[in-house]
Amino acid sequence: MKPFNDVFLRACRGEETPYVPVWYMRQAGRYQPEYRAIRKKYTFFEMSEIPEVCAEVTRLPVEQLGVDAAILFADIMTPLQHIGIDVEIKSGVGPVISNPIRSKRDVDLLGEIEPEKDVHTTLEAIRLLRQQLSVPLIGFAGAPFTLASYMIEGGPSKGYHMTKSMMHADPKTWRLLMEKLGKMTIDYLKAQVAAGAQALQVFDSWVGSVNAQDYQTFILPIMEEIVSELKKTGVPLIYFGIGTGHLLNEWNKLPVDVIGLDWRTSIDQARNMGITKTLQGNLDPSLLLASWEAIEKNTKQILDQGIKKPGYIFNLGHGIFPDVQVETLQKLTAYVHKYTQVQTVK
Ligand code: 1CP
Repeated sequence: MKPFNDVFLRACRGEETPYVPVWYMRQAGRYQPEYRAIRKKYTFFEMSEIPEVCAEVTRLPVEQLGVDAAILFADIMTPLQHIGIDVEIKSGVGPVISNPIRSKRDVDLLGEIEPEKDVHTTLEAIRLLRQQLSVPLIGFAGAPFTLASYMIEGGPSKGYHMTKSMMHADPKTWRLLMEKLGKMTIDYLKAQVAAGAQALQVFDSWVGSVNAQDYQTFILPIMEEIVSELKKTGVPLIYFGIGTGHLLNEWNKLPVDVIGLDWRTSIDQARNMGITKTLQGNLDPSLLLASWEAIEKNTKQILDQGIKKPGYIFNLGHGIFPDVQVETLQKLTAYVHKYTQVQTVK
């Protein structure tokens, strides 16, 4: 096996690195012909329940693209099935829930997760991967607001209207829901670290839909609890969301190590706002469907900002689309490594 590559972990901790590490959100998935072939045989959750298949899909992008970290193949919905949510992943749609949460009674009925029993196949995949990988393995979970948005709306949403109206109309029920999801997230992620995850990313993809005041009132308390509990595990924590420029000052106060940016806020802008964490991001994933010249120009602009100081990880601003070519990602990974290696040589 190759020697262990810890460049990503060092960047998470804000240390100097010989080059800028790269990984891609949604690197294990639908743009890979190998993934599509496996997926034809199983439903999403059937795939997730076979540790060898999860491990194979997790390893594929590391082997094909040369990225500096692996992200576990699972979904943010994975633990919800075990607390009483009937969820299915529909191809081309995403998570669809047949028993959405609409009342206090629905929230009262939600159970707790027992990771070693309920998600033992996911934990087994982590254990397998730790024997197979020579790059760090990122474990992950959805954050309470983002999970609640699927649970309340019943599936993907554009405006999150029912979610935000429950937050304001029934703050007590909302708080209870946040507390239950917060506990589930802590238990699930602690179990991932115990099984071998070497970093954790908390996906709060849709939290940018609330304003800063509502974030402080309805979401920050549970995020503080989650992050301070997870901090005790000792592995680096990454917090990511889409369109969260207006929340970054709040995020900077949380004891996370890394903040993931989408393409709307540049690395320079975030640093000029006083964000002191390692930054991760943030090429607009749409560019992966444009010409190489456009990809290179935009990537170079991002890297020139990123390399101004230690504590930077290259990624996309959101997940890879299914129609992106594997070759484009191979070329991009090699470009980031080569360009930043030259630039950081003293
Ligand atoms: O490489 C990886 O990232 C693989 C593991 C992974 C991760 C980290 C998957 C597999 N899903 C996720 C996170 C996830 N899932 C998020 C947070 C990241 C983001 O914002 O994209 C979210 C919001 C989901 C919910 C979800 N699951 C969606 C999005 C729906 C929407 O609202 O737009 C979709 C399409 C899924 C299904 C899914 N999850 C993962 C894969 C490979 C797929 C496609 C499944 C298929 O084959 O049909």
